Order: sequence, then structure tokens, then C-alpha cells
Amino acid sequence: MNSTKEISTLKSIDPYKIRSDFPILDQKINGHQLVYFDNAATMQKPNQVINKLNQYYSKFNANIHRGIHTLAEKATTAFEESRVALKEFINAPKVEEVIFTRGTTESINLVAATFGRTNIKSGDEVLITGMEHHSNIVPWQLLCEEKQAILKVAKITDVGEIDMDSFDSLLTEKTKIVAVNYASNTLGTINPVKELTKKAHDVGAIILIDGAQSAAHINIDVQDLDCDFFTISAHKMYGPTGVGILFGKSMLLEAMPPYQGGGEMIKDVTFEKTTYNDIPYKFEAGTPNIADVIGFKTAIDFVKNLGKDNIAEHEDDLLQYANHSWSQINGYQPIGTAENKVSVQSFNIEGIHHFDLGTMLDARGIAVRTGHHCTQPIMDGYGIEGTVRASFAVYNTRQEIDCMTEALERVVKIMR
Ligand code: C6P
Repeated sequence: MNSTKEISTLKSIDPYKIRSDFPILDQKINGHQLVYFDNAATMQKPNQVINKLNQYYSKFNANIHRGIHTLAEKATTAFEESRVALKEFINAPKVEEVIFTRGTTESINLVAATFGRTNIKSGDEVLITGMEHHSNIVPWQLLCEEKQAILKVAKITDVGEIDMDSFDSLLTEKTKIVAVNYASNTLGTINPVKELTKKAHDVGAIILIDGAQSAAHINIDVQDLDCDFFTISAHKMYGPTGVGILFGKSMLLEAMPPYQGGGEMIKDVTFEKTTYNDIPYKFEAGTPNIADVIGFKTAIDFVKNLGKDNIAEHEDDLLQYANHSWSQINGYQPIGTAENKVSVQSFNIEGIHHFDLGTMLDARGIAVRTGHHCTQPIMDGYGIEGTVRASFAVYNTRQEIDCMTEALERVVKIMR
């Protein structure tokens, strides 16, 4: 690595300093320093989050909203503080519009099973795009099968953007729900969700935005977007696994039936009739994932302290640098070359299977994802089985990209 690469030109993010907060990064894998480029699958967790989980379990573990003892009150306060932090993080108008779920997958299933089942009837249409994660396809397929509704899919272009002519032609008065991701986990494309929201509303449809890949990289303002539903997974923004949120406009949430039955979601239960709790609790049956909800707030604080604009600037530098370096490799075929992207790059190298590439990179301590990335229709569209995917986070460096470039060059030499 030369000195110009070593000294970052960016002042706002110092990845070398940030790395000291991430104990997992300081280890050897297969005899090499770990290079973690699988951040779109899940990000690593800083000490602040790890310590918060430890603190909860060692100092104030208790069930919430149930006890009047001191620990229960402490846990309840911390849990609800996390909801307030999420409200602010996405600029939701009301705190009760933030529902804790297991993550994006559960959030989408919740909307399909409650709003969807209540509002979709035979012949209605649900519109998604060709670049959705399976989590934003299958719940709508299940709904459409049950209701004899029709799932429509807007095409994507060769560079991996939504084909707006296709989207416009499929969006009609019959469309009742539009569901689209803010950023594609496979292509990295950032979609024009504000524009799509306006289009959906113009035909009287509601829109759900799958925000899984946007939360750690893009400023989110659900009021400015005017979206009806928005989803986040904490683990894709330096937080714990198994927790996320569904944002929903209160008018919609209040009209929706509950998702699951159990404790906490009720007002009164008799064998004859049950009345339901107010939102958000109506959608939070049972003991929630208390520790991880509390850790989620710490992850939000971590991201807020760094600043999303600074994060995006750093990650964009890495994306440009990676593409510049890898484009020199014989046979490099990037998949997903849209103008406006988060820091995700899928690619293949001609003549070498993506699994072989992934395995050989792992032997050099480099973690990437290989396969279809839970977006099989994207692969079908490009006529491929899968790709290698590298995805970057704040703690990644140009030096790590150099390691991967060297490793790729070595693999190409061996395999050709
Ligand atoms: N994508 C990836 O490697 P969950 O698993 O519920 O936290 O998130 C599901 C999900 C939904 N939408 C998008 C755009 C996503 O990227 C993901 C998760 C991971 O790309 C795991 S498959």
C-alpha cells in the first residue's frame, strides 16, 4: 500500500480510529487479518452496543410494562427511550407509530397479514419491483394467493435501476399496495422512493418502503417521504440481531387488526370477547426482545454521532476506490452500476464460479457474500446464478480493498 492510499483524504471519518470500537475486527481468519466486507448481510457491533447488552443483563434485566418494581421500571424506561430514539431517527410524527418487530422480514409480513388481508380483495393489484429481496416478494405472493389478487413486477434496467416506464405502466387504479426497497441489497441502487410514493398516492395506493439497506447510510425522513410504512433491521446498522421496526401512519395502524394475539396487545380479555390495546402495543404481543431493543438505541446513537453524511462520504469513497481497483482485473464484471448507490458491489469474474471466488477470498481472511443474496429474480434477470458481493461499512479502509484486489488477482492467476 502506498502512502497516498494510507492517508485518507477524508477528514470526517477515521476508520482506523473507529475500528478500535469493534473488537471482532481485531482477529486473524485462516492466518490472515480479517477483512469484513459482508456488511449488507449484517454489520459488526461496536463495544458501545455490546456493553449496553451486558449492562442490561447484568444490572436491570426485567420484563417491561408489567411490574412496578424498580428493575421493571428501569427496563421499561430504557425500552421506551429506544422507541423515542427511533421516532427521531426516522422523523416519525408520533412515537406510537414505531412498532418493534424482529426486523424487516417480520415488519413486511405484519403489513401483508393485517393491512393486506383487510384491504385487498380479488382482482386488486400489488406492485413491487424486479429488485426486491425475497422478504419483499414472498409475503405479497402469499397475500395475493389468498385473496386472488395480482402481483405486478416493475422491470429493472441493465444498470440496475427501476424502469420507470414499466413502473408507470403497471401502476393503475387497481393497485392497492406498492412495496419497494429504498436501497437494493444486491445492486446497491438507491431508489427514488419519494417520487414513487407520490405516484402511488396519486392512484390511491399505499406504499411500504423496505428500508433494510438504507438505515445505516441514508438520512431517513418518513414525513418528507410521506410513505405509509417503513421498515428497518437493527443488525444492518451496527445494532443487535432479531430486532427492528415497522413505522406506520397512525391512521392506518389504528384501523388494522392485530398481527398476533397474546399478552400486552390486549385491553380486556374475557372468553366472550377481547378488546385490543392502543398502538403500538396492539402489534407487540408477548415479551419483546427487550435487551436488543435497548441495544438498538445505542446503535442509533453510534450512527448519529458519526453522522450519516460523513458515513456516506466515506463509504462512497470506498465504493469508487474498489470499482476502480477491480476494474483492472481481467474479466471483472460488475453487476449493479447505477448512478446513485449505497456501498454495495456485486460482481463476477469471467470463467470463475462465485463460490470458488468466495472460498478463496475466505482463505485469505476476506469475508464476502456469494450466491443470489435472497434476490433470485435479479439473478434470473441477468441470466446468472449468483455473484460475489462486497459491502462496506464505516470501519472499512482502502487498505482492506487493496488486500482484496491482491487476493482477486492471485485467484485469477491460479484459475486461468
Ligand atoms: N438482506 C443480505 O445479505 P432481515 O433478515 O429481516 O433483517 O432483512 C431482510 C431484508 C429485507 N430487505 C432487504 C433489502 C435486505 O437486504 C434484507 C436482508 C441480507 O442482503 C440478508 S439476506
